[in-house]
Amino acid sequence: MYPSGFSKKEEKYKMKKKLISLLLTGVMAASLLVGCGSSEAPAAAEPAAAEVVEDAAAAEEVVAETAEATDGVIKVGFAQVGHESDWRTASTKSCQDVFSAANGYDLSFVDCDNDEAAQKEAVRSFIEQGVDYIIIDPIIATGWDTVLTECDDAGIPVIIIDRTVDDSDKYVSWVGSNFLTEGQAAGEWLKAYADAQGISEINALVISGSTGSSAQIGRSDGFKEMADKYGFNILDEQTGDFTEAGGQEVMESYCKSYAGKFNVVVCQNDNEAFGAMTAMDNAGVAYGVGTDVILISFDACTAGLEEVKAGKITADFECNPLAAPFVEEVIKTLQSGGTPDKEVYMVEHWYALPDQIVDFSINGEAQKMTEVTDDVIAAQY
Ligand code: GZL
Repeated sequence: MYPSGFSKKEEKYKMKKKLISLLLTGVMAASLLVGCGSSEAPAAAEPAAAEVVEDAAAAEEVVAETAEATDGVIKVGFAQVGHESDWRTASTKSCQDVFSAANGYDLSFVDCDNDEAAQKEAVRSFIEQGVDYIIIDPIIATGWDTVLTECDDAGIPVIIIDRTVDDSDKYVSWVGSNFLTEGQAAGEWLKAYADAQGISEINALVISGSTGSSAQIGRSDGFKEMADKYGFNILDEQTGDFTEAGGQEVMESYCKSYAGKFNVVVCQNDNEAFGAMTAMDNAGVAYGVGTDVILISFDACTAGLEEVKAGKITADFECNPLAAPFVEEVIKTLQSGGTPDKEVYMVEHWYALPDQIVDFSINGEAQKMTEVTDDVIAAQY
């Protein structure tokens, strides 16, 4: 926020207005000079007057554009990761529902199809369009400072949603989840559940999310921290890229390489879990409640909770995709000249059936699990 208390964007807008009034004054002065002098305007005046007129016209255009751009409609550019999962679909819908024309927004939405270069290109296109705000869900956590500097230079506030940017702080706010906590929760629950079930040895296979995304980094690090703390064996970790096809492909390989050697499968989102389930079904591997293989998942989307209710997914660790209302609060704060929080965390729940609900803590903080019922499923995203 600038000393004047206005955001950089408001400062730039005010500067534009000042420039235009100066130019228009210059135009009037030049035309008076030309009109009052000899019939022959001094040679020096004409080009100056012409330049000033031209500048004034350009300046008027800027004002018209800016005025148009601020006639109450707020232009928002959103560079979304892609369409790889149920979670992503819910995240996109949340943003499209909130930043709708009916709510006074003009949303430019780009599905970047998990392509980092395309995502940077989308952000630069928003700068070209002169949007009022840019929302980014960063496909991976690094490589952002250059383009965020360009947004900053253009005076366009950036809000990061969901995944994090780890190599730049040139954004106003981040709204999302604590992925490390999610990974820790899965590990602490697994330890408590294994103890309750009399399982003394954990041999886990991990199907991780898109490599380099903060969601993958946090969940991997959090679960690894617990594996080190409790002596779990992580037999392998390969990326399923948060997709069902990726989960199935990795699990097919695991069923061959680790047949009979694993008793836990950790999928870093529900769509990977659906793929892993297909692979284990095809390989004749029993998994879920009442079997020798515990299946852990993340996201807790509606379809994921249905598999928990069916006893296929043993426990599901939520990552809440419905961040858009909180992003809108950030924008409203900026619109009113306020300073929003730099970080806004979503509320998440840990889901299981009654027999799989156990008491556990994360860093000494007791955790409450949520029973999956038909009502819980009906209310999910
Ligand atoms: C996490 C989000 C992840 C989800 C996946 O916040 O970025 O990406 O866990 C999605 O389902 O693909």
